[in-house]
This record gives sequence, structure tokens and C-alpha cells, in this order.
Amino acid sequence: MKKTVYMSFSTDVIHGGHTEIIKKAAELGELTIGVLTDEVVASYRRFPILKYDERVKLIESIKGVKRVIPQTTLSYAENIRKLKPDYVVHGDDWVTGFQRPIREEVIELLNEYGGKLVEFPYSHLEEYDALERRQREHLFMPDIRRRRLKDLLAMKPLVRVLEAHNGITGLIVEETTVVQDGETRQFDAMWVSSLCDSTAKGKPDIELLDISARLQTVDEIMDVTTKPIIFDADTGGLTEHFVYNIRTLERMGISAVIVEDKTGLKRNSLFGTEVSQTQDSIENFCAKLSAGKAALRTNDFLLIARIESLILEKGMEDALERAFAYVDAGATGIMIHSRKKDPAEIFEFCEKFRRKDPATPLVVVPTSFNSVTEEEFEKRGVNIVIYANHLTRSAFPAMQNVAKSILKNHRAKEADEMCMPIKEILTLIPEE
Ligand code: SPV
Ligand code: MG
Repeated sequence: MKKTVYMSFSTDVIHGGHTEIIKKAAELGELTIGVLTDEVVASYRRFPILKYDERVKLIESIKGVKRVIPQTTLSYAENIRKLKPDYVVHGDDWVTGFQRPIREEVIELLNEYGGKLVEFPYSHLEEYDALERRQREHLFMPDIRRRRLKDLLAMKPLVRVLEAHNGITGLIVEETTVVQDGETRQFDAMWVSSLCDSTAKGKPDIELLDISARLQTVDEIMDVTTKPIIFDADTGGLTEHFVYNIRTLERMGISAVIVEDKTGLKRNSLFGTEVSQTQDSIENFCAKLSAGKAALRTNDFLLIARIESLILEKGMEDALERAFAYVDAGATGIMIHSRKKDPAEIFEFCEKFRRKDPATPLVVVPTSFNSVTEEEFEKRGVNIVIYANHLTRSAFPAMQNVAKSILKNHRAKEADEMCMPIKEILTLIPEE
């Protein structure tokens, strides 16, 4: 009987290196190719320029390919168990690096029934590397980048976002990957928080940084990363200004803006009612949203209205009334905020909102109600989870400790173990 062969592909640029390995694999037997779904590709490599269906068509048309099926995790386990191929074929580039555990799992699974892993030398041609670099360059471009949050929302039930406030924190959000249970996890997008942007500049979070300063931060992040950006626009300021600023944000390639329904001197929401803060009227805020929506030039950008009723203890009914009014006025997303540790009020809002509105993306910022997992949020209809300040809150205490250690010891030796080695710091910055 003819032997069976399995390979997996994530690429959206087919070159001679790929067709060569496919040819060799097909010589071993009947070849099935598992095409990684968009969600998996985006979770470990980069956002695919060609969507899954297109990539399937490309692979199907290559000589030697008998059949194409989806591979829905980076792990091969599901497809190997289903197909029990005689051979799994891969380039030898996964012997080291983050794919190593995936490879080890493949070997274990094959050993269970006597299958074999066949590895061909990976072709390191400069022109292939250049091709991949060019695809990546593409992802930096504003028109391509802007749309990506909407694409992600269509691709996966929950989008995971972490705050970034400069180039290096942007790179941490962009690059950090963990491999767990055959699955890779990364952050999908970045939050440019008013709190963290202000804190990084040593200023209070009271809408003190002007739009130029805020956009300078965004520009710095955009220069070195490709993931979509959600911009915290505080109250959006005067409607007469907001209509200009929202266009600028859209033109720069930001993917979404969140505006909160407060007015006057804005204070950080986590102060709640401990400081005086005023909520805008539904009418005024709806007018701001409608004007902002009308000013947009594309259909790619999300205008997310943030409801402060629970923060300001105005009650659930007020929060819900506002949510529906804001969507009617043109908001294309809703963020509900709370500073309670107990997530009950957030859950209640999500349930009641979803009963009437199953589609509008729902955003939460679980700084206080941080015991809730992403899976629980997903079950309750949340689409975007923003970890809004965690790189700021982790970095600065570490710096204070190092500063204190140097002062106490009159030298830096003791502080060294708290510091990343210089060699590692250098690897944080990707080489061009
Ligand atoms: C921010 O990160 O600046 C926010 C979220 O607006 S919060 O700090 O919780 O108000
Ligand atoms: Mg803010």
C-alpha cells in the first residue's frame, strides 16, 4: 500500500524552498498538507497577508499535494492522531527554538504507532529571507495595520491586549511568546494608555499631555512594531477638536480609539468617587460620538465608547441605557469599566448588554477584577480584554529597587542580579 505523508504549512509566500520540500515529501508517499489557520499563524509568526482560504488554494495547486486540511493548533497532535501518517516531513529548522516542544510531541506521537519523522535541510537562501522581510515590512504600513484589529475580531472570539508606552514596551508586546500545551500565545494588540503614557513622562493622568505628545508615543511604538493599536483618547476633548484628532489617529494606522463619557477635568477611573469627576450627559456624548464617526474616512477603524457609570456609582440601568444610546449614535464598540474586585457588576452588564446586542464588540479592562480568566470573559460575550497598565506597574518598582540597592551598597554589584544581562538586553531589539 502507498505510504502516507503529512506536512504542515503556515506560509503565505510560496517559494522554491517550499516546492522543493513538497516534491521530496511527495516522493515518500501520498501527501496531505495541514494549512495552519489564520488565528494560529497570527499567534506565533506574523499576521498572514493571505487569509486561510487563499493559502489553501495556493497549496492545493502545487504538484504532488494530494489533499489539504486545516491544522487548527501549532501542535500536530490532532491531525497525526486522525491521519496516522507513515511520515511527517519538516525542515530541520525546528530542532532548536520555540518549536522544539512541538517537534518532540510529533516524535512521541509517531513512536506510538511506528511512524517516522523525516527532516530535510532548511534552505537559508538570502532571497527567501528577503522575501519574508518584505512581507513583514508591509505590516508596518498604516493602511495594512489599521484594518488588523477588525480582522482579528472576525478571526477569534477574544482579542488579548497589553499596554505599551514606548518603543521597547511595544516590542515586548509584539514579541513575547509562550508555548503551552502545544499552543503558542502572544498578545494580539497594544493599548496606548493615558495613564501609562502620562506616568512614563512623569505627569498625572489628567489629559495633561497634549495630542502631539500622545501621538509622538504612538509613532515611536509604530516605528518598531506591527500589531494593531488601540488608543486611549480620554474624553476625546472638545467635539470640535475630536473630529480632527480622530482622523489623524485613523490616518496614522491606529485601529481603534476609546473615548470615555466624562467631561471637565478628567481623573483616572481607578480613583472612582474618591475625587470629583463629572459624567457627560447622554445627549452631549452621543453628539460627540456621531461627529467622530462622521469624520472617519475608512470602515476599518473602531470608535469605542467607554461607559463610566459603574465607576461613578450611577448604577447598572444608567450604564445599559448609555451603552445602547452610544451604539445608536455611531459607536462601533463598547467598553464597560469597573473598579470593583468582584466582577459581578461587569458580568451583569455583559449579560444584559448581550441580550439586546449580540454583535457590537465589548471591551473590558480587568485591573481590579483581575481574577477573571480570558476564557470566562469570552463565555460572557467579551471580545477585547485590555491589560491596561501592567508593564508600567512591573517596570517602575524594579527600577526603584535597583536605585535603592546602589544607594545602600555604594556600588552596583548587588543590583546586578536584579538586572537583565547586557547580552540579553541587546537581543530584545530585533536585528534588521
Ligand atoms: C488607562 O489605562 O489610562 C485607562 C484605563 O484609561 S484605567 O486606568 O483603568 O482608567
Ligand atoms: Mg486612560
